[in-house]
Amino acid sequence: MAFVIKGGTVVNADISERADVLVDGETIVAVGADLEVPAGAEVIDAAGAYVMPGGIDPHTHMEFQFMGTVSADDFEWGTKAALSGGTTMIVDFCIPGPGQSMVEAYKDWRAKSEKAAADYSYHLAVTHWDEGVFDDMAAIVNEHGVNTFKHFMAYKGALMVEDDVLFHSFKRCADLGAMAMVHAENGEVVAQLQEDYMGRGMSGPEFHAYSRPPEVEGEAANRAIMIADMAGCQLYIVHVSCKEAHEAISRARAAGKRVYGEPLIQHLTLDETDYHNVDWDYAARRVMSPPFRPKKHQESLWTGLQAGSLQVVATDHCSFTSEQKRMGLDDFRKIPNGTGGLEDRMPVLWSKGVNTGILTPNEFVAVTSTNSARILNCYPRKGVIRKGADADIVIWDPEATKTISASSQVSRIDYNVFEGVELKGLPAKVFSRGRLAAENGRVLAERGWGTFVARKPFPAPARALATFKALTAPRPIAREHGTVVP
Ligand code: DUC
Ligand code: ZN
Ligand code: ZN
Ligand code: ZN
Repeated sequence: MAFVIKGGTVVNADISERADVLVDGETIVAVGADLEVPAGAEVIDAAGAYVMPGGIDPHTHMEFQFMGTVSADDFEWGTKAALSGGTTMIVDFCIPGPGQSMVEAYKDWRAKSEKAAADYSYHLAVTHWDEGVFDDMAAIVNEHGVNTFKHFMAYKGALMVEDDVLFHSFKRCADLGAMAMVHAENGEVVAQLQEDYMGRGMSGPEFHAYSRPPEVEGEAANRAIMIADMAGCQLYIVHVSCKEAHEAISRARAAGKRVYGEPLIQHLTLDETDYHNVDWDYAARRVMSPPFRPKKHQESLWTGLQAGSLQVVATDHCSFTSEQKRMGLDDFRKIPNGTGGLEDRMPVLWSKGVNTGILTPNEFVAVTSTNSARILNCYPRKGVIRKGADADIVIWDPEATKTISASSQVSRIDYNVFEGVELKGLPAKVFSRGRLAAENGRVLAERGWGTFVARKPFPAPARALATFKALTAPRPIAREHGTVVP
């Protein structure tokens, strides 16, 4: 079926223009002024609205087995929540369970994702190092369409990997044309601080935050950047929440390193005073890692989005019910870490970022969609309104208003960390590969409509660091002792 979106302003990351958009089947087939309406095509009026590429959330956890429970939104409800808020693609973390190989985990995730209502892709987690992982990484990149590998530098005794694993894996990423990602927190320091607090009877959710200060994130970010540089691989740092980590990324980029940083909508807009709430449930619902930070860090993150030293805004959507959070009533270490946000990411960023004049609509598109598509290598199939791209389109009404409330959300949990936030600017219509998937927040997309988005290895220039290293590699000096003369 064909349709034309008429009379709106098409907003891409690089330019805004008055243009119509012609969609045929699942694809955008023309973008231009006053397009002729083909016989039989429907006309959709977008007067006064912005026509933008569907959002991409580069960081989610659906139906994730974690901390003794399973996150509450599965691929169906997580992607439906996403669509209701203008996000048409998620990139989920595929994390092998204990004893499970990467390829087995990948197959598990493919099965779990069959119920997705919107498109999805994966990052694979490296949770240990051996020959099996070395081989699986090649299969994952070359046969399974995943070019990003995640490493947890925290969660000691569970997902955490040591520097030894980081360096092995980062070198392998460089060889395969893949990108390394890290959850940057010094897990050893966190584990000791947690024990110190618990040993003194300090078991409330506020101590979750105190045991993970910005310094643990800054240290790990710097360490990962240096290790990636020595391995000659690109690095993407997830959930950058503080000035220290942002500065590490800025410095690295200024020195020519390919390092990317992803703040979350939560860290941009919510702060650590939430953990001081006298209501235990209220505080525990906001427990995630890294924790919400003192307000001053937000300025650094917003500045990073403006300057381009931080490139994308994600959610780390990993939702748990109040009941699940209560697993940690007597010990903050047992509160499942994670918050939701998929349906709120774009509207909250628009209200707090565009309406305030911090970001232009083009920058909004860049950080919610285009930059993810480019950094993760699925551009221009995703992340842009142009001929040949998937028809993932949001018609954005800048005048529409709403107050966020758990009572009207799509996510399956019983609260919303953005409860009460007033929004101006909302998705009126959301198309997923040419189908109307949500309208004024109401989801029309069906379970199973989503497809897997394969992402190819990065082309050679993205491996420039490795090439540079090879050119300047140490050479043996020919002498009688202490060297091998070829
Ligand atoms: N942090 C969270 O809060 N949840 C999921 C994993 C993570 O790193
Ligand atoms: Zn080793
Ligand atoms: Zn993380
Ligand atoms: Zn995460």
